[in-house]
Amino acid sequence: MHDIGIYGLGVMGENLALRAHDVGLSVAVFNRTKDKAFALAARVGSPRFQAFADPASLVASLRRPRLLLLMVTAGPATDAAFEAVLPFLEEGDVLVDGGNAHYEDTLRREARAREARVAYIGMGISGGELGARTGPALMPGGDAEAYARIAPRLEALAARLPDGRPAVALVGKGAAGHYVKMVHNGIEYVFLQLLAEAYDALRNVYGYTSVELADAFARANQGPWESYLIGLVREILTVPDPETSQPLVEQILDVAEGKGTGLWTAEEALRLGTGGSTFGAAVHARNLSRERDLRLACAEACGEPWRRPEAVLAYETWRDALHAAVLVAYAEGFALLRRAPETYDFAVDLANVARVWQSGAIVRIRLLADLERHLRQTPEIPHPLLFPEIWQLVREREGALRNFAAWAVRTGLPAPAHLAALADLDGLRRRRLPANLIQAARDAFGAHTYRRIDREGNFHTSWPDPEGREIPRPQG
Ligand code: NBP
Repeated sequence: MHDIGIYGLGVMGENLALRAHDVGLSVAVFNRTKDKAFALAARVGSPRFQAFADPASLVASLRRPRLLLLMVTAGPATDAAFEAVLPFLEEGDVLVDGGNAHYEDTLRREARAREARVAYIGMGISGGELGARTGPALMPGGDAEAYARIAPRLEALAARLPDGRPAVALVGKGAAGHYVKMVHNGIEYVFLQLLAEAYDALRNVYGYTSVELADAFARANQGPWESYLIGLVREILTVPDPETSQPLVEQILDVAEGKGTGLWTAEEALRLGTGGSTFGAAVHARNLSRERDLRLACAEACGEPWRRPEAVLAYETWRDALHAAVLVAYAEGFALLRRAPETYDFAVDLANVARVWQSGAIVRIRLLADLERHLRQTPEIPHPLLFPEIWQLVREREGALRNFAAWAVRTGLPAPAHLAALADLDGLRRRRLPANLIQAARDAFGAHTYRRIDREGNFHTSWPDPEGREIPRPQG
């Protein structure tokens, strides 16, 4: 009898299966293209690793309570895999979807599994191919009792935090796991955009060589900002193109793709009404990169936007601006996660999210350890920037972010994620925003009414029309 079944042996499924075997679990695998499963089992050559030719025998090979992990492409492929295994699962079994499902699909599948008395856990997985092979971060969401039945097996699979805890914890009920993974990817989009803007400044305005660039990112990868993504960029900058011997990154077309999870996060921030405009900025920047022909035409017809900067900024200004903006992006992610229960039937355990993201996850960064501690101590605080120690980190760098943003604007360097982070930071701290003017205008042209600062109620005013028109009154 096997400890875990894995359905789907693409990049993630295969590496997770090998990881499960490495950590001592007994593994059963199935894949739509069956040869892949049998070839993998033959390669592993272990009695603890067996391939199956159909979903029924895969399920029958698992010890109860069964743990079956779906690792297929999100969308219709997940529906197909889900329907293929559900008839064979029994009460007490736990079906886990490790793909990047949209949380609404997860809610739908969870309800369908419940009818069949099968527990369904939507689980975000982070770490990419290497993380899957060496220890991923796992973000399961769903019923706590069902999770308890499979927790030891998931704990064996997950990465380890520096303090020895596994990078897995229940992040909430219902679709919380996939919701958290969506926000994880939104933060990943913003982080990458911020790094791209920082690279653009050093490479194209400061004129840094590739060695200087790598050194700049290495020095930025320190303290609370020590992170996988800053470290990854440093490494990328050192890789030469074997054909030209130039840095390989310079030979790559400037067109950024994505699979849509960043867009989902931006949409959520808009739908739930949180101020997370960094998500939208990162998605817009990728969209604009894909408009390459249009960009080339505009550059040709209208000229590139470069202005000679008065001076390049100090390295520390560049670094501190990046650090402040990165922190704002994480704060916006957690603020969005906190708002989920106002709209959906699940709350997110923010401290567990901060725990799970500390190791194995693409968004792992040292400052999450502090954030987890604060979230456990004062979980009711509505926004991470209200933790004094977190705010202190931003406050010390606010001037640098402002200087970098102003310098980028004057230089003609597009830095939408830095600018969005700064605008959010400023807007979030304004006692009075100019939204009063918007309300007045809405009332003027649409009779939408407004509220007053000095008394309760909804008010309407007959505002003068700029074109001198008046609503005709009935005669007589
Ligand atoms: P891959 O594209 O490498 O593999 C896709 C898998 O889905 C293959 O096993 C494929 O089978 C199977 N599949 C497809 Br496609 N259509 C199917 C169907 N109709 N019925 C059954 N199986 C089907 O994807 P991946 O990168 O391993 O990603 C798997 C999931 O994990 C996705 O939801 C992804 O978003 C998520 N994820 C990916 C990463 C990452 O870094 N790649 C990280 C975290 C999460 P086949 O072999 O027969 O084609």
